[in-house]
Amino acid sequence: MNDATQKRISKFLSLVLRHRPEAIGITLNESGWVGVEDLLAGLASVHRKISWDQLQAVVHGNDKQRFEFNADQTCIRARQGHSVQVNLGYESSVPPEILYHGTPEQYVASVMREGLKKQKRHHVHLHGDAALAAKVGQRRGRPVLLTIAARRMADAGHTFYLTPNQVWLTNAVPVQFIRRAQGLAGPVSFSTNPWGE
Ligand code: HQG
Repeated sequence: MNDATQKRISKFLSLVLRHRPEAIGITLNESGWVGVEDLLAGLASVHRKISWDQLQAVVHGNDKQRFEFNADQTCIRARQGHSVQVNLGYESSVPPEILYHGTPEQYVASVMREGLKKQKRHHVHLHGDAALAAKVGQRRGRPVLLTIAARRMADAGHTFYLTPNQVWLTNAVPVQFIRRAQGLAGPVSFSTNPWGE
């Protein structure tokens, strides 16, 4: 399977395992899991048949490790990013001093006014890696990197969860914990396109 095929399958799996399971006639349980057999049958029913081996390849070869199997590999789920109601059951974790969030330039004024909101998803997504956060912001426009005083937030009572693929989740980030990062987000540094996309 080439990279383009893998990406196409990954995007469709994200759609059905995070947002629209009904599109292929499957139901997620309360923790976001669905039987692998049900998933494969659902995919086949909408003419997107894939094999068990292809599913394995997409899950294990996924650039952001978005999906996981349960221990006996009979069930699968997305690790984060849902808009459907699920309880992923992650334990809360103490975040590092600083986390990052990348947002497109056109949202910055609103973010600096209202703080970071989870919008359609269950959580605000934050990253420990600045380059990765900037790449997230780059999906919808010119990215601006925001630094989040995560440890101070935790000290102030905000809860954080760390997914197995290293995405930090929290409910909202109030304005006082957000700073626009210096140096990484201006046009000069972006002309060299350090994130290569
Ligand atoms: C923005 C992808 C205006 C926020 C990525 C973001 C990530 C505000 C957008 C994961 C705002 C929501 C999540 C406010 C937040 N005013 N805009 N007050 N508060 N926003 O897609 O973080 O590839 O729900 O900055 O890699 O972009 O799908 O969140 O731009 O890890 O696995 O509202 O999705 O992962 O967009 O992306 P999203 P996100 P996958």
